Amino acid sequence: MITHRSGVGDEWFWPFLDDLDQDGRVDVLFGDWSGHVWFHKNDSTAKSKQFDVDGFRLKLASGSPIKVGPINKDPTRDFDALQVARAVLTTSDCDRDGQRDLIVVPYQNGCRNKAINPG
Ligand SMILES: [Ca+2]
Ligand SMILES: [Ca+2]
Repeated sequence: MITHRSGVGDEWFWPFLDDLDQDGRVDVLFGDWSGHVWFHKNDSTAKSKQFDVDGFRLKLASGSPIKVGPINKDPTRDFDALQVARAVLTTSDCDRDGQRDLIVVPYQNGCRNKAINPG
């Protein structure tokens, strides 16, 4: 089971299915409560279903983890950090280079951040 607990507040989350690494198997992308995006690779074969349930946080080209929502806010004390930090995502080939791109925005906060082909 894939889980990323919020630790505080509710447990809303934003899973998204896409073959981001384009290996022919649909992976699980998970926008967590603190604004990060996790990649859970689908390693299934014809005989068994297998996902990387631990996953890893996707990073920007700079090497920093993708992070949307209020930066440097304490979600246990700052109301706006609690309300808008969830990462909502989708994928597309925005720049038409043949590779899937990831578009990430903080919930209810408009389109402020995006990462193109982070992997
Ligand atoms: Ca895949
Ligand atoms: Ca692309």
